[in-house]
Amino acid sequence: MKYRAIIFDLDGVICHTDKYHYMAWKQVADELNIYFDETINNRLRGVSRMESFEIILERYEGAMSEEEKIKYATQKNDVYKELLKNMSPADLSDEVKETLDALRSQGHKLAIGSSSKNAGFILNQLGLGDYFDAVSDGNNITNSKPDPEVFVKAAQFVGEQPADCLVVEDAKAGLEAAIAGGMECAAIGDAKSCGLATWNLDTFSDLLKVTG
Ligand code: B16
Ligand code: MG
Repeated sequence: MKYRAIIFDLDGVICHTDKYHYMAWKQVADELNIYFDETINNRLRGVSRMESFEIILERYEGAMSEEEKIKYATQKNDVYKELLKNMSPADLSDEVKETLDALRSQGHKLAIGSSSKNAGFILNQLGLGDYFDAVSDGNNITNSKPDPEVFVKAAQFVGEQPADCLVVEDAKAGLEAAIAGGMECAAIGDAKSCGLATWNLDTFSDLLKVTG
């Protein structure tokens, strides 16, 4: 078995929360009169909450104190968490669930490596609260992607060496994090175009062709 553990990014790989992030940040941007669209929203993938707000603030004319930044980021998160309540096990595609089950029955350990502080809540909404062997997320890291910390911790949590892990990512920052952590990586979605991944996947189930 080439990879003893597979570490999955959450948003954009296991599920799709971009629209909720967008709706919640859009409310903050509108309140502050900042231009914000879905192209800018794409730059927030895999990036932490506060770093996401800094990207949005690139188009803000005035100055903002750290306290105000935290206030607006908290406001965004409150709206986002309300929207996440709309998620249910129906948001987990059959393809993703069947592929995860197949990987598990092949003997791979399965872990989450997500920048999100809401990862546990999202996994519960999807009915995957107890599914993974380990969850490394925004609550157990100091530095977010492209720093490798979240994936290095995930490997530690499942007791495997980085060289024995495969990371699955939808964001360039996530692929950079995997590589910096000494792990091979598979890209899905937009991340394929940056050419950094060991494998480019057309569909989630293509993982079964590369995991060996
Ligand atoms: P939160 P991932 C990331 O999750 C999202 O892609 C990114 O857009 C978000 O800003 C980040 O989580 C932090 O999320 O505000 O919920 O802590 O792709 O690393 O699973
Ligand atoms: Mg992602």
